[in-house]
Amino acid sequence: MEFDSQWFRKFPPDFRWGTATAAYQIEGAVHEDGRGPSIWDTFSHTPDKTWHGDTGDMACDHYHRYQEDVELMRQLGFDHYRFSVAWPRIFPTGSGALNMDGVAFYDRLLDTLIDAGIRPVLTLYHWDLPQALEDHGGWRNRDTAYYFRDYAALMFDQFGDRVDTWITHNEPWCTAVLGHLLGQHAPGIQDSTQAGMVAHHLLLSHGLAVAAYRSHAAQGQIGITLNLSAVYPASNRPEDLAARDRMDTMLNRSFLDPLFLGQYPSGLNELLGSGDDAIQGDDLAEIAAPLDFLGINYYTYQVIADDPEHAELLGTRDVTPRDEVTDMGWPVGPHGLTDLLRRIHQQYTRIPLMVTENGAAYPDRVVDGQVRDLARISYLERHIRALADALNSGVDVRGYYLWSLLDNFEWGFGYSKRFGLVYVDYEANRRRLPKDSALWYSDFIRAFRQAWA
Ligand code: IFM
Repeated sequence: MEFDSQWFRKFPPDFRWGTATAAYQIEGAVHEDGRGPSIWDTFSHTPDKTWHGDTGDMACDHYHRYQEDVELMRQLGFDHYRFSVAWPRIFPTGSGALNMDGVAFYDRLLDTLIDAGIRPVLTLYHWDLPQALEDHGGWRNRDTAYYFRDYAALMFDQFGDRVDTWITHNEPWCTAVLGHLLGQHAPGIQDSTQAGMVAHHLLLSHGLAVAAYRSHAAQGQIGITLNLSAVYPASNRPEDLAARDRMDTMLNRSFLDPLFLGQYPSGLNELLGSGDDAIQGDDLAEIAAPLDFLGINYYTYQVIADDPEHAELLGTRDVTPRDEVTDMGWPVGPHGLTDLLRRIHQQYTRIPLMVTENGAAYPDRVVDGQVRDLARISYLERHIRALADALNSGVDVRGYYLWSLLDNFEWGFGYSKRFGLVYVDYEANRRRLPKDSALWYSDFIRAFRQAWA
């Protein structure tokens, strides 16, 4: 372990070091105990939507193996865990009849986590919308925002005694843009106007859930998780600077501005399609309601040049150096994490920040009973150092949740991409095997705790 105790003291003693997962990516058991279908069941069962037609039908079988997974976390000393609840397990058709067997699963999971000394963070929506709501227009329909609020309120009632950190949405940008503009994610729509509307309804649903949380007189904290990127211009030419701004508006400001400035950025309409028709009454104030923290998912950065020939890419070209990329083809740029955190702190908000996802996919293989994923360890170590740089310059970051605890269903890429600290052998009954990176992170957390003991 290369980190000395002085270095550890850049982080506060109660800094949360954890891991993260999401329901559809790990649970499986899609037909069990009254769970209703979600848009990802439909999408993944549609030909040619995912790699090799992979689905989340079984995923990591976490629904049946959650005790083993929690025990693994306990043994490794991963004492903070971010997971999501599958809305269609709670309300199989999105609203109306409550499925107590679904509630019971998360009751068992939470009790097991707490008995193991692991502090949970609960994400309410990580992309698995009940299909019945999609059949009525999904996130294009304003009603869905109110159904989400009702589902959220029920979760606060049921689990508020054990969960003190809540995330309304995971990466709403992906739902709007990948799901409704590019069609790469469920529900697979390609329509820019609808994407704009969806973005607005997602944000509204977030604001409504936050209001419901406050009215529950809850003791904990609530926030949202955004996927954000550090975007740099290829040069100081005005054209490149403007291209960089267009990309930044699309990737970052589209959600940061409404949440923290109470308005959509100018120019967004041309990029995402107009959500203006969807805006009603006090929506923008509701969306910008004060939060307790902001969750940030950071994986990569971008260097952007002007390129008028690529209208579909906002007239830009991605010229990011590609000398080091992960198995997703994403350039590795830890400095982007430092810059991004500083920027949020300087330009948007002084509320605490949490890195709710960071990690990397690599083509891991088991050799002699071991996964020697040195590239992942290097990626993690450099990003944690970049995080320390942000803290050092005064940014208030409270936690780091590594994506992901387990190899899992990577959406359109199916099981072809492995993000886990723990290898899942899909050929051998989903057997779990901690990779070297899991042991590294385990040592890191133990050494951190000792340094502060
Ligand atoms: O697997 C996803 C996760 O569901 C959301 N954030 C990015 C991860 C890696 O692509």
